[in-house]
Formats: sequence, structure tokens, C-alpha cells
Amino acid sequence: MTAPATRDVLLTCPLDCPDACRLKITLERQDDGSERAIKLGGDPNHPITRGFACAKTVHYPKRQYHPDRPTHPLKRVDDTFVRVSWDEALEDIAARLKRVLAEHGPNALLRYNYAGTMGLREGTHVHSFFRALGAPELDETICATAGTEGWAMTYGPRYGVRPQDVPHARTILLWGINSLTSNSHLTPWLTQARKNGARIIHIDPYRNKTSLYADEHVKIRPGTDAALALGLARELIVNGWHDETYLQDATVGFDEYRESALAWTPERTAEVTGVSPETLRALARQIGEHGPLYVRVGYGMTRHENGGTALRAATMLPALTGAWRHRGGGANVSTSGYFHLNRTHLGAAHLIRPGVPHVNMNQLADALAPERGFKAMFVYNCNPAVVAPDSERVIQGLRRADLFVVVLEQAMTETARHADYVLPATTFMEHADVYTSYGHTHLGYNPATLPPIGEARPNSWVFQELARRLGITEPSVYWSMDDLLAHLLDTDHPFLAGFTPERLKAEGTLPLNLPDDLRPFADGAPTASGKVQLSPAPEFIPVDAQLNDAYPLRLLTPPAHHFLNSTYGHLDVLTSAEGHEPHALIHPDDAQRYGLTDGAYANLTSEVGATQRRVRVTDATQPGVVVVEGSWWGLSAPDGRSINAITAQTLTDLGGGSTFHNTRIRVEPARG
Ligand SMILES: Nc1nc2c(c(=O)[nH]1)N[C@H]1C(S)=C(S)[C@@H](COP(=O)(O)OP(=O)(O)OC[C@H]3O[C@@H](n4cnc5c(=O)[nH]c(N)nc54)[C@H](O)[C@@H]3O)O[C@H]1N2
Ligand SMILES: Nc1nc2c(c(=O)[nH]1)N[C@H]1C(S)=C(S)[C@@H](COP(=O)(O)OP(=O)(O)OC[C@H]3O[C@@H](n4cnc5c(=O)[nH]c(N)nc54)[C@H](O)[C@@H]3O)O[C@H]1N2
Ligand code: SF4
Ligand SMILES: [Mo]
Repeated sequence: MTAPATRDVLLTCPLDCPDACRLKITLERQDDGSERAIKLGGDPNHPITRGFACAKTVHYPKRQYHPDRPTHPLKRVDDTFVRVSWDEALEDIAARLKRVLAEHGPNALLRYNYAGTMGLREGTHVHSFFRALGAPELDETICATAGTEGWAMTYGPRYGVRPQDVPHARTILLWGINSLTSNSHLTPWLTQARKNGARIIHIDPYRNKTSLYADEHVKIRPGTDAALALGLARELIVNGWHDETYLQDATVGFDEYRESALAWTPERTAEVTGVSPETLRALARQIGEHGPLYVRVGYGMTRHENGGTALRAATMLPALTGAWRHRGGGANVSTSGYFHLNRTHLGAAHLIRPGVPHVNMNQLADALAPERGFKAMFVYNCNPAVVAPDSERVIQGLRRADLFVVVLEQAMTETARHADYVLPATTFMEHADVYTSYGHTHLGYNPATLPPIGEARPNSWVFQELARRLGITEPSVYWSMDDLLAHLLDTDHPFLAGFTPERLKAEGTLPLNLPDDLRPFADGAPTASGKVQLSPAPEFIPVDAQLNDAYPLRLLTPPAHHFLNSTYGHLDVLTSAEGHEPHALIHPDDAQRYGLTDGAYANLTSEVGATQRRVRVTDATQPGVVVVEGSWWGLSAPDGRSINAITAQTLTDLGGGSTFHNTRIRVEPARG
């Protein structure tokens, strides 16, 4: 008997998820001597991963070995793709690019990317190619910038409460986040807090996994969080539950904030938010009498016209009660701020020229209009045909005959299907990279562990090959993983004291040097004033896209439990766990009003477009609110359209962010 030829490796999950798990992957030796990933779970020794991977990523091996995964360069010839060699692809792409640059200049070249991988090399540093050419900047706003900006105005850096401090909190608000789905490794810490006596309240327009887990669900009307936060602030102030000492010592602008809050009586708040005065008073009492308060806000609440201010208003409550003075007290939107890496040359940021044009990535549909003048586009780590607002117009743009489109991909996404070239990309098991986290404070490193499937290559390899052919001389474009790592760790910041490339590589994951008793804003904040900034006071401003007779319903399009954005949309095992096709959740009152029946198809129409979805009638949602979970591939929908066929390019009040939950629609039974 020979021993089973398997071994376990530990690698950081590269996906756009706060948990940045340390995964335990079992590799099995094949007859030909190669190795194959056969099983994936969580590292039991990682303090945040705690031995489990999520319901989606346990299936990553199926993605890695998917039969449709591109494994060699593909070139469009008429309406089909033909296999070409790397050399032919790179020579041709370089020649096309040279022509575009010569005829139209660098302003005709667009990069479009997001966080398909969170790796700093394959995700971020590769932008150096475009900066060396002087191409326009892409403002990476599709996800986090409204929240980042809202947080920064009050607190400065994103020093959120760490998961391991959460068990010290006694009132926990999960606000605009379906954390059991989108931040599942927070759950054990929440459960521990509950065992310690905490009460957990979920503030969300519809009932989902997190509402069922919480002790209480507050079903707020979408887009009204600033009003609820101000209403709570008023109750806390009039009952004397605010912390005068903290406000005096650690904040500026309290007078202004108080004045703004006092206008929000429980009755007025109820009218706007749909949350009854009794519920509001009880919630304020819970916060006032059972500290410390921990507010976990999600990006979900920011995806509205006034989403930045909404997040600001919600995250000010722990300042009002002085919760930051206590371990576990405070708020979190992201822990990214703790990673004080040296980023001066990351992505060749030093080359960004003043006055270079910017493209807001939420406005890709507009940017791809012919008159904007883009002639060549590279897409990597992103699937804009599905995830970008107004996606039908995005697809029209990708299909333009006079736009040369190169897509670097691990899957034959709908974006890739519209490309002129599809270049096969490696996965996190096949390339080296370094990873921060926005949900915890451990830095991760992955070596290249498996050989690439077929002729797949890392993004960095592709851009270096093209850079050579274009004669780019900027050194950082050609950095190796080791060069980049040395740069990132070249800092004296105390959080990174003792971090060396050798140590990070040897240990794979390293906790930042943070005190056990962290309390980042206990005495103030690293803002311009040195204090937590309550000024300008948040105000509730109703959205421009008010519901009306033509569009009487608000559409929310939050994450699905078994997907990670569109990354798993082609795995049968996960689409079937989500009900095989996307559904529109509609309240029984609305179903009756608009003549819809459970299981039938409906047309969803907005000012931007229309699409069809199967209806699920459920009181999980509320009257006036339709929910379609998940960035499904359009191919899974009855009409082949992404839900973003009907979302708009409208930007948030702060940070130029996306407004995926702001869409006003009408629904009608679909005929035929
Ligand atoms: N399973 C899974 N996990 C994921 C993802 C995924 O697609 N699937 N996506 C990942 C990514 S890219 C990100 S950015 C993160 C976070 O991804 P986000 O899309 O920001 O998701 P959440 O933060 O969970 O927030 C979604 C919740 O916000 C609620 N919401 C919508 N509008 C409002 C409102 O006006 N007020 C309030 N109070 N709530 C509102 C929705 O009903 C939903 O329950 O999750 C990551 N994790
Ligand atoms: N309606 C609606 N739309 C949304 C959202 C929503 O809640 N509702 N959420 C928004 C949010 S929060 C986000 S973050 C965006 C996410 O949008 P995207 O960043 O586009 O995320 P994914 O859809 O997961 O697609 C990532 C792609 O990157 C590819 N990829 C992964 N690793 C690599 C690599 O190493 N190299 C290359 N070349 N490719 C790689 C994957 O195969 C995948 O196809 O979607 C946004 N769109
Ligand atoms: S997607 Fe998130 S929860 Fe799932 S394994 Fe990756 S980091 Fe962990
Ligand atoms: Mo995101």
C-alpha cells in the first residue's frame, strides 16, 4: 500500500471579501506527477478564519478546473474565437496599441479593472503599465468609495473595530449589511458577544440570513438611514445617554450635530423611515443603557444617492455615546487603514500626471460612447458586462467595431465573450501575491503553488511582455514579486515593525503589530483637527429619484449568499443553491396590486431599461421594495440580461460611489 499522495497547503483567499480567509487546500498527486486541488476548507489556526471557508469558496476547485476556463490566448475572427500563440497575441496587441497611441495618444486607452483578485501585485501593481503610458486614470468607485469618504470625514483612516474585539460589545447594530452572507467570519465573534450578554439588532429593508440570526430586525425604508441615525441621536441626547466627556475631549462639532439631531423627533423619524416611535425609543434605550455600542455598517447602506452621509450618520453614534473609549466599542466599515504599507510606487502611483483625465468606473456606459474617443480597452479582474450599471449600454460599447478590447480572464464571462482578445489568467493557486484585508488585520502572502493550467499567465506577466514590446522603460513595471514585497515593507510604521519579506513568506500570514487594547479613537482621531469630526453635521436629504406613479417601487440588488459578485455565476452547484435563476422578491401587497403570481415571470422596468425575472412572493421584503439578490450572469436570466440592465450610473453624494439600491422601477406580468 502506498500512502495517499496528498498534501495540504495554506493560501489566502484572493476574493473581494472582508474575511481574506486563510484557506487549507488539499492537493492530490496525479498519475502524471502533477498536482490538483481536490478539497478546500479553512485554516484552523488562523484566528479569524477559524477552520472554515464559506459556502461558495469551498467550491473553488470546480472553478479552477471548469471546462470553459480559457487556457490559451483567443483571438476574435469574425464571430468566433480562434486559438493563437502567446507570441502572436502579444505582437498583434502591441502593434494595435502602438497604432492607437500614435494616432490618438494615451487618452484613447482605457483600463477597466476591479477586485477580482485583491492581490496587490496582480490586482494593483499591474496598473503601472497604463501609468507608464500616461493613460487616463480609472476611479475605482464601484464599491467602497462612498463609505470610505463618509468614514474619512469623521474619523480619517479606516481603523475599524477588529472582529476579535467585538465580544466586548453589549449592543451590536448590523446596519445595512447582510453580514452572515458578506462577512461570514464575523459571525463567531457576534455569537461570542451574544453569549457575553450582547443584543444584536439588524437594520435592513428586507429579512435575510442576518435578520434571522439577529435578536431583532428593524425593517427600515431604503435610503432613510440618516434620518434613523439622527432620530436615535436625538433620543440619546434628550435622555442624557451621550458621553459629555468624550464629546468634549475627543470630538469637534457637537453643537452643530446636536442641533441637526434635535429636529428628528420619533414621530418625524417614523414618517421617513417606517420605523415606529416605540421601536426607535426602545432601540435608543438599548444603546443608552447597554454599552459599549458596536456598529458594523456595510457598503449596502451606501449604495443610494445619499449613501455617504447615511454611513456617516450611522457611524457617529459610537462617538456620541463615547463607545470608542471601551474595548469592542466603536464602528467598522473597513480595517484597511491599519495596513500602512509603503505604496508610493505601488501601481506606479508616482507616475500619475497632474491633469490626466479620469473615468469614474460607475460611468463606463457613458465612457464607451464613440464620441468619448476611447479606441483601446484592457479589462482585468472585472466583469463589467454584468457588474457595471446600465450594462446593456456597456455591452454595446464593448461591441463597437472601432474599439479594440482585450480581456484578461479566468472564466469565459460575458465581458470576455465581447472581447477582441481573451488572454487566459492564472488563479491565486497559480501565482504569487500579497494580500491585505478589509475585515481583519493580518497580512497574507501566497507563493505560486500549482503550475498554471494550459497556457494561463499572471496579469503581471502579460503587462511586462507588452511593456517590453512597447519600449517602456519605467523600472517598477518590471518589478518581480520580491521587488514589490521589498517596496511594500520598506516602512518604519510601527504596525509593521519586524515585518520582513522573509518572515512574511515563511509564515504566510502575519498579524499587524496592534495593541490588544486597541481603541483607535479613544482620545481623538488622526484627522485635520486631531478629533473625531461631527461637523458638518449629517442631514437627511431625500433622493432625487423619488418613487412616482410610473416607477412606484424601489429595487435593491444585494449580494447572493452563494456568489461572490459574478465570480461563481457559472458553477451549477452554486447557481442551483441560489434557486437556478435570479428571482425578484416581491411583497404580497405589491404582488396583488400589480397582478403578479409566485413563480411567474415579470418585467422589471426602470428609466434605464427593462429585464425579466421570475417572481417570488414573500413578506421578507416590504411593500414598495423589490429585491433581486446576486450578480447573476445575464446568461442565467430568462432574457439574458444582467440586473444592471436596469440600474443607473447615478453617483453617491460622497466619493462618486455606485447606487445599486437606488433604482426605481415598475413591475408587470410578462406575457408569453
Ligand atoms: N456571499 C457574498 N459575499 C460577499 C459578496 C457577494 O457578492 N456575496 N460581495 C463582496 C463585496 S464586493 C462586498 S463590497 C461586500 C459587501 O457587499 P455589499 O453589497 O455592500 O453587501 P452588504 O454590506 O452585506 O450590504 C447589503 C445589505 O444592505 C442592505 N441595504 C440596501 N439598501 C439599504 C438601505 O438603504 N439601508 C439599510 N440599512 N440597508 C440597506 C441590503 O438589503 C442588504 O441586506 O461583501 C462581499 N462579500
Ligand atoms: N446590481 C449590482 N451590481 C453590483 C453590485 C451589487 O451589489 N448590485 N456590487 C458591486 C460591487 S460591491 C462590486 S465590488 C463589483 C464587483 O465586480 P467585479 O470586480 O467585476 O467582480 P466579479 O464579478 O466577481 O468579477 C471579477 C472577475 O475577475 C476575474 N479574476 C479574478 N482573479 C483574476 C486574476 O488574477 N486575473 C484576471 N485577469 N482576472 C481575474 C474573475 O474571473 C471574475 O470574472 O460589482 C458591483 N456590481
Ligand atoms: S470568499 Fe470570503 S468568506 Fe469565502 S473563503 Fe474567501 S475570504 Fe473567506
Ligand atoms: Mo464590493
